[in-house]
Amino acid sequence: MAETETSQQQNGLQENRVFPPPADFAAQAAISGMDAYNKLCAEAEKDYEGFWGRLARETLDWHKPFTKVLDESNAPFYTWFEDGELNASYNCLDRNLTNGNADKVAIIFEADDGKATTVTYRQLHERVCKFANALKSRGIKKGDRVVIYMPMSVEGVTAMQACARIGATHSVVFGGFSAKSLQERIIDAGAVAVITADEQMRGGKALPLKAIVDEACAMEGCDSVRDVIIYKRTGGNINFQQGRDIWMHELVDGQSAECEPEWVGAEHPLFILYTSGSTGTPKGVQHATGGYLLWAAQTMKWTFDIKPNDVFWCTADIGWVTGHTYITYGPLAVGATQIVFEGIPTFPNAGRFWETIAKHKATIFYTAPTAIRSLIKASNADENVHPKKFDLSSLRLLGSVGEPINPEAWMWYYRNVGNEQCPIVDTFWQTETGGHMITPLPGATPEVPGSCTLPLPGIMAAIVDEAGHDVPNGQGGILVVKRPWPSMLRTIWGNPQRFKAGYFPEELGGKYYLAGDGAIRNKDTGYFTITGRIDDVLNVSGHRMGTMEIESALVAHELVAEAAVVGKPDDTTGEAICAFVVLKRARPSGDEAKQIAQQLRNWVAHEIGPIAKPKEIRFGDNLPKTRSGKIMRRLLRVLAKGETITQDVSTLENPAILEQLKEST
Ligand code: 6R9
Repeated sequence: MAETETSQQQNGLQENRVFPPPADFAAQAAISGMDAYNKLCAEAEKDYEGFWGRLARETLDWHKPFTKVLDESNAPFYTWFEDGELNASYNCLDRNLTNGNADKVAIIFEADDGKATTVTYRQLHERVCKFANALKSRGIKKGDRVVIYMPMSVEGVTAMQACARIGATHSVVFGGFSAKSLQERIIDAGAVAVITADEQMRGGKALPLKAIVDEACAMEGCDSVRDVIIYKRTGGNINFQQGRDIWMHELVDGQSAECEPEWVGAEHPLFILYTSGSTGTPKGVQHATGGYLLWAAQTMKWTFDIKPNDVFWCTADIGWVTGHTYITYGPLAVGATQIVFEGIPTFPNAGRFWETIAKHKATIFYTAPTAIRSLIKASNADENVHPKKFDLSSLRLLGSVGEPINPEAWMWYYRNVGNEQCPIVDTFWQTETGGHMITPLPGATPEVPGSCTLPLPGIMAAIVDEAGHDVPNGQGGILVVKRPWPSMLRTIWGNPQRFKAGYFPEELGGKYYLAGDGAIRNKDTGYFTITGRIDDVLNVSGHRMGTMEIESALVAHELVAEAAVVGKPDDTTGEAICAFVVLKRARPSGDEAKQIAQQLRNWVAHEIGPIAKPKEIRFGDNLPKTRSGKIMRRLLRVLAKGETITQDVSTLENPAILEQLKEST
């Protein structure tokens, strides 16, 4: 971990530019000024349950009020608002029919080809009700798991909301994942149905989805799937399996536009979302309905300062947690108008984001550093796609998520997209945390580029050493959260032991939530800077990838004997995947090495998905190992960066191998 962290730490520590909130922003903000922030923190400190109980009552509509806020008796299996009953879809849709929002635009759908359509809250409610009735007509019911493998679309959001409406637990699988990844998730979740589309459009190209579902379902173990429901996106050719496959429009046709929501207990699993860990297969992060929805809505108000006239745009995909919380649930729960974007940032050209902001007069824009960095490059190469060429004056707030934002990218975003008028919220959070954890408040926190600043009120984030003791500011350590919070994951689906051991390790006392990231607090301000993962998880373009997953995919190839995967800093993607591979045959060189490397890259894309393709593959006769046989990844990281090894290599069994692995293919 050390190397990337040091440079990022230094960035965070050396950074002394401070950007206080613009006065006019602060004047109208939900949390205005640091006193207001401190007051909320003090309220949480003083009466933790009272604080969360108040927010839950104010922010959500409960069918049956809760009488108890937090139950810690079975820690770390905490429960929140347990005897309360609610429905997430009711909170996102029905309440907007009676509060004056019925004819307000809920979603502006910006298609890949630039066509835009709008859906009001009334229309969305109707679509969700019809689809919910359609699901019921197929015998899908409360507690069933439904896998959603769909493109960015109103139908994707509708499918998620419809599941929530009938109490079915959805598990969205990102449309870039392979058949094998989809199969693993279907099996682990025990899904009774898969909702998909014929194809998805990306950058003018039609890519298959249904064909991948077919491939996944034909593999072993997917017998639980009774229905495959298909949204017709492109009209492209698909195979149709009678009895199992059904078109979404046919299923919805004739259904009633009313559907009484299924009232569920606050702890009812709203969704499972698979994410990468340091070991083994992806884990199904399970979220509860009440606590999760509370934080989705609350952070829309606090972090994004959402107002009735805002046009909110989160560029994430619904296949990731950011798309769950800040597309499907948060914006709708607060009655906002949002843009749902099907396309990619570089089609038809790299001005697409800026053009779309101007076209729909977006006021809040939330994206990932990797997108910003690639658009910096593109606008350096072609001034026509530079943000300054577009009218971005509607913007009032910018956000960043998914990975550390380097101060240079932050400054560019601030100057060129925000015109030095918009605060930037650098939001640190995770699939497991459900919503924002450490982030500036745009009307309160003076911002420092590269720092996610301070925890939200009620979030007891801290930095500790390996024994769980607090470390002083200025000294790096392990990021933990000392108290449970409502939107935290409840367990790993089907694997409570992994949840307990992985997130509440005994070494830290068994009570602290272990985020898996390193962090450091500034000596003077106490501001947090995230220094990167402390486990074997890589962050490539804001996507979490386990090194073990990629290694397993590589060794599953017939040519590969052994593989070790490490991250390497990358100007655009943050980290890039670098694989060290030992083949079962002699070490290849020259063109042959290039050709095998390409073969292995395609193999990984086929096994996991294109996002897991190693950028670089190096071949060796062996890997650097200790005498006890442990691969020394630390050394591989140095080699991947092209640096000279200065560490002690005396414990290495085979030091000569290092020379060989220096060369890239
Ligand atoms: C929301 C999301 C979580 C991991 C997390 C950390 C990294 C996310 C960050 C950030 C620095 C930020 N991360 N936001 N690092 N600054 N503002 O991205 O969830 O896909 O689960 O990834 O991403 O390493 O642990 P997820």
